[in-house]
Amino acid sequence: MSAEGEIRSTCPYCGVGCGVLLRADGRGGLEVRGDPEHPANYGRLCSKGSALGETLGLDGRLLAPRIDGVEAVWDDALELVADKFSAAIEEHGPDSVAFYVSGQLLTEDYYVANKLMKGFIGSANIDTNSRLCMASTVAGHKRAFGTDTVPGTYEDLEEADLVVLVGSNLAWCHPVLHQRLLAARARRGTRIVVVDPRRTASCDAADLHLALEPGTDVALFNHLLAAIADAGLIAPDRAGAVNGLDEALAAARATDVSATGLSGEHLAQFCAMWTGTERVVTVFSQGVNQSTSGSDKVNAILNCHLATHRIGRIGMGPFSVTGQPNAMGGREVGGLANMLACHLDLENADHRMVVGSFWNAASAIPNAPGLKAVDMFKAVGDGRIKALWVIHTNPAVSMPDADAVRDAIDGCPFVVVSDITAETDTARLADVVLPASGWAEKSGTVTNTDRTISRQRSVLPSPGLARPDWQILAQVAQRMGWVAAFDWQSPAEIFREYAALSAASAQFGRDFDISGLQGLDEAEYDALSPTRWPVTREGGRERFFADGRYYHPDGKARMLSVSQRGPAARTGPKYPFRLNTGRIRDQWHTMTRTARAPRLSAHLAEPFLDIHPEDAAQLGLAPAALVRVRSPQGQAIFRARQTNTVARGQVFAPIHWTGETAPAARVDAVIPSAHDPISGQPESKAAVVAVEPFEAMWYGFAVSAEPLAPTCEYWARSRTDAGWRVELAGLTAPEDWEHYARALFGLDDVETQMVSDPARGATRIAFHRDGVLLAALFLSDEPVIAMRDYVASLPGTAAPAVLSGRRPGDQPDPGPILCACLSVGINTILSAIEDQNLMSVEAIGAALGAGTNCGSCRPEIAELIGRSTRKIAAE
Ligand SMILES: Nc1nc2c(c(=O)[nH]1)N[C@H]1C(S)=C(S)[C@@H](COP(=O)(O)OP(=O)(O)OC[C@H]3O[C@@H](n4cnc5c(=O)[nH]c(N)nc54)[C@H](O)[C@@H]3O)O[C@H]1N2
Ligand SMILES: Nc1nc2c(c(=O)[nH]1)N[C@H]1C(S)=C(S)[C@@H](COP(=O)(O)OP(=O)(O)OC[C@H]3O[C@@H](n4cnc5c(=O)[nH]c(N)nc54)[C@H](O)[C@@H]3O)O[C@H]1N2
Ligand code: SF4
Ligand SMILES: [Mo]
Repeated sequence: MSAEGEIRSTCPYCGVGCGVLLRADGRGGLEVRGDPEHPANYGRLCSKGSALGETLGLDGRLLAPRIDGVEAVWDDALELVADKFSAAIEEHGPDSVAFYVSGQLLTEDYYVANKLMKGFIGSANIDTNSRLCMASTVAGHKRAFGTDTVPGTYEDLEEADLVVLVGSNLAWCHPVLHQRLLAARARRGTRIVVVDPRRTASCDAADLHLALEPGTDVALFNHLLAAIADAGLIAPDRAGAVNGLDEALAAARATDVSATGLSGEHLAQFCAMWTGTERVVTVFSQGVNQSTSGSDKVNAILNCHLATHRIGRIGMGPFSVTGQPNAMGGREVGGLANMLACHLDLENADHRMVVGSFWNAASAIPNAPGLKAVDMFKAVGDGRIKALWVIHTNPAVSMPDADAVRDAIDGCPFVVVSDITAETDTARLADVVLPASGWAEKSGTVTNTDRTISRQRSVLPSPGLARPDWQILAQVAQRMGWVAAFDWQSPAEIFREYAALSAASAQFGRDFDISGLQGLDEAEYDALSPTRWPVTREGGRERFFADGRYYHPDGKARMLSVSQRGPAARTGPKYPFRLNTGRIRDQWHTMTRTARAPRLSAHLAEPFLDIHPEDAAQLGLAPAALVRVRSPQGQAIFRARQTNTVARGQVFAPIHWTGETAPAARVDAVIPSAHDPISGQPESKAAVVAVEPFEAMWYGFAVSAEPLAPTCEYWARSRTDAGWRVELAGLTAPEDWEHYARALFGLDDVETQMVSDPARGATRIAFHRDGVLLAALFLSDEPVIAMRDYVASLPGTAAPAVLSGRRPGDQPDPGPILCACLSVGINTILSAIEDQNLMSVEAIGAALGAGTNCGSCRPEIAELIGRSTRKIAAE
């Protein structure tokens, strides 16, 4: 139940789409708790969702439009955007302009952007960061089903007896769904298999981890398809029910499974589990999609489910878990360059005609796809695009070959960025920056991974001059001359129009139909409870495909003949390592929101490169060394973490750090723009790189009450409750460290304390004012040793002994925070294990609270317990 004053909304992060209950705290912030009635989470939230209230402060927020870096009024900014776009279209044609948008936009925003570009500007040059995310799944679904349907539901995960996670780190990336899976496993003994070259947190609960060679999923699933046939599991009616069975099976039999590098024993175990269990759900995500063979990987998985008719039935089916909160909504409104609204096809003249006449379109809807993300930024780079509008995404960080993308945006004649954050790597390159209303301020709908449409409701006023994205788009469209077509007063009105379009397109019998919602009035829209589509005038429908009906013209599904192709880039003497990339538990993408919450930065405060200890030894890496990673595209610097979670020859780095937080550690600077020929999705997880020690002359660790932006070759900063903490390293040392430190912190005229140990190249400097610590800098010619979490807590306190870098003997050091929800450190947990002999995750939870909220740190707690047991046993 929601209490008085609480408003229901939806979490703005991952595609699980958890319901939240929000209450304004009267100080501009929000109290947030999980909505016990939302069907995605039934009250649960992960660490990111729980910390939402801490990310809403206004410092760093974009509050007014800016033209060439100078604050402007809306009229001038909108007029300029409309003029520049109109002028480019007039002079160079509609294909000289482009929109690059986001799977985090609300459906209503997305609908407006798509209508403007495809129906009025008359170009299909609108693409989205979903190209980097879901495009291979969309392509695979369309090839197999004739439309982009996600047949699975969250309940299927709970009703399955075997769940296979392929290229999905569900424990960190869809934590609430993972918790639902683990709860089901506790009830019914669900078995879990993880297919991932890397050992992840998701493996901790798995019965089997298949650490296949990167990019060999097609070989694995083709091998499985052959095993399915050998086990006699292909129902006799299948040949009539699906097309392409014989060809797909022949291609599967021709595949050499040795490419996977998996042992015969593991392969046999996997095939036996799959063939021996009817209720199988195969969950897949970016390890599948982000590949030059991404679409084929998807179809190799779908083939196995189609061959066995384990699809759309309870507890069975392929299940693409979507990343962004509205990746699904974006696909539904046709936000990709090769799609039309309501799952209709751009290439189909009848589809174009119905949509065009419904919109009363000013231009003919283009009959061919527009530029997909990689090609779009190439066209920006070579001058074909004269005006670009980037909305709700940060491509200068997240696109492959990011330095080239950054330079392309910088060189484009006219760039507009709509964002909520004043300084992002992309916004910094724009001619016009437009302030958007943020999550808690705007209203609309999103569709989550299992097709459930949920309302996002506004609880806070928009700060400064910020406006909702749909409104900014509509106001530009109206200034371009299309007044009536973009004349909405509310998001509800846009939603009604969209639902009515789905009614008009229902004649084509596509899967996507929300015509039952076209009559919602403002109050009903406002009250809309989570609703799974389709919603026709006759009612809903829970499942697709169990009846054997698909969306190809003949009503049948297609199995595809797919063959194994490795990643585009090959390792060799110059680039001997395979670089894999992905997410960490507590940060979201380019960190513009999550990095504002100190507790979310406490888990992993610095960009890192995971490398196998034997590779590290061969490279001569000292503990905590910095490494330089080079590829043909560019380079980056990371802190090396030696771990056998990665295989020899493979390294892994997170995607989150940017020019704002660690400018040398933007991982996409080293990722090539090679992409899947069918989906256009880049191969973000399989670059080839060289790794070498970064020969720093000095290392530093700084804490400060105020933000600071150093200028040395490597730095990485994160927020703490007391201010900021920063890691630094440089290739040349300044002559005067005190002078350097003053400049770094911008401090003059303050009390200075300094100690030096020239023998070890160590210097420590602290600045106080009126007995309160403002900032401190620890320097060394080796990586700095200090109790970082403790020192980082000191700014703003008297901190008399800060220069020791150690907590005074009488106070225990909690160590790095493991449980972000309840701020419990590793050392606190370790002492509880050792001193109180608490040997289960539940016992730790009861004693310390750790792991009892979102549960995503439970695997790590279990690992700490496991290690202690081993230690005790070894003694
Ligand atoms: N904490 C957090 N959660 C998030 C996000 C976030 O930024 N932070 N982002 C959201 C978004 S937009 C997305 S798209 C999802 C992504 O969710 P996931 O896809 O689960 O996350 P990733 O970490 O990108 O990649 C998943 C795994 O693919 C593996 N992998 C790499 N190459 C291969 C391969 O060739 N084959 C196989 N089988 N696996 C491979 C990687 O080792 C990695 O563990 O997460 C969503 N949730
Ligand atoms: N190497 C590598 N690269 C990857 C990936 C990978 O796994 N490996 N993953 C890819 C994937 S799956 C994804 S989804 C992308 C994500 O990459 P991006 O989409 O580039 O990252 P975000 O940080 O989510 O960018 C969202 C931006 O929108 C702003 N914003 C927040 N709220 C609003 C709002 O309401 N309105 C507006 N207008 N702006 C707002 C934020 O401040 C931020 O600047 O990264 C991709 N890049
Ligand atoms: S799992 Fe976490 S990030 Fe994803 S929607 Fe739920 S609370 Fe938000
Ligand atoms: Mo994504």
